[in-house]
Amino acid sequence: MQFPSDFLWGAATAAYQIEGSPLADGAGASIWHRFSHTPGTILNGDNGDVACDHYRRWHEDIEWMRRLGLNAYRFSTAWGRVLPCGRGAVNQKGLDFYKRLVDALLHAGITPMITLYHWDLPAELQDHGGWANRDCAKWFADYACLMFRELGDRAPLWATINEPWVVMALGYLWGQHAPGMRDIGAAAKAGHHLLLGHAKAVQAFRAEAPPNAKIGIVPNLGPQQPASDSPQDQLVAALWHGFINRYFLDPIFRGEYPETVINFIGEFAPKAAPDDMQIIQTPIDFIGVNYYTRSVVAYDASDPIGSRSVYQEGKLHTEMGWEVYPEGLYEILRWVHDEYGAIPLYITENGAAFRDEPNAQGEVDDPLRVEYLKAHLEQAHRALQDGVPLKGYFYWSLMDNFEWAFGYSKRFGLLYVDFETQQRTMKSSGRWYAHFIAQQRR
Ligand code: IFM
Repeated sequence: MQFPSDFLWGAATAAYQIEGSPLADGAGASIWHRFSHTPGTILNGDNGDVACDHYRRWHEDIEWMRRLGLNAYRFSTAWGRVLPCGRGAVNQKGLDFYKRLVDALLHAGITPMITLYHWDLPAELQDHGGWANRDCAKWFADYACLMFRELGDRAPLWATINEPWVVMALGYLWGQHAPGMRDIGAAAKAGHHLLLGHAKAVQAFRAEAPPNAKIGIVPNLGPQQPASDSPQDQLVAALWHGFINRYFLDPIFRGEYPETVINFIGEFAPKAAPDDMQIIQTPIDFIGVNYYTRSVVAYDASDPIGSRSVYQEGKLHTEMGWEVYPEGLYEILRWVHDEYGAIPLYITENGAAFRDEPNAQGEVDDPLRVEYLKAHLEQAHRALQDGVPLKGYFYWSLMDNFEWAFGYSKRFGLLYVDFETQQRTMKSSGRWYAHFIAQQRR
């Protein structure tokens, strides 16, 4: 398996999941700070107050990246560290944190990929409706513009929104994530405003960033397969495919929402203002694909949305309950490429949570993750060989961290984190990845 010499080998994280110190140095609270401090929302009552203490240990964490041999690192900036109220006054100390981080990464030979929104909306903006308010698109674009001005000269790769589908569905429709809403109308509006905010940010990027810098969006994607070839199962699979895979990419590349989904949600379908769909089609430079698993779905009349997910007996599942299905990475990369054209792709997230524990010697052996990595890299390579313009791979995650509603119970990292002492230990998967990268870069 030989990847191109300029391929990016990275790992990914997100601000609220690793930084800790959410209110330090003048930062404003985010919706995740508020949500995780609301009793009953997070497993074991966990929250991101300390997380991996990366806000104070970032220097050490860059050393770990160096030991892994990474040449890229994807992280997100916390909007509320930079703009405590989400708009208006800038918090210089928050901005400086990210400037120092980017400079130190560059110094270590690690290319930063900055995600502007990985779910931690400033809480004050939620008091004005959050993403369900159309103004949020402008607030986001203003924040993005500030970041481009401040960091655009040194950060070559930018992503606007991480997993807009998760923001819309888990945040506004089903409520397991902040802001914890269960309102289909608000969800449809939020989805539309996320797209609008994304596009307005891309327009600001074209005005502010150097011409060689690149910007894209990062949807979560995965094959949605029918459990049988019955017409009903085929129908629900097509509906899920439209909802998960097409819902944000069709508007960007075709200027329209997938018809199947729009028909299904009927009166709640997003109402686009006259120029919206044109703005949303503002060209981007790459698509970041977050891939974890596939879904196999069957028609189920007893379910409120008429379908259920079918557990794949005999297959390996991660601690998240997700089937390990490496072929799905190839399938989804091919699908994106065939569907949306020759735009460069990055695998911006791919990883697995397993039950990792240090042994008596303090070592963490995680053979299942090694297999996971190997199998997914094989599929990435297969896609490259078949003509998919794949530019990089970012494992999720650099280190064990705060897995949202599951708190600290799910470990995805290449580095094991002891959350009592904050000691990091490289797992055998980390060593395997380091060795693999070293071979590639020889
Ligand atoms: O931890 C998350 C990340 O924040 C977004 N993508 C999926 C990961 C695993 O659930």
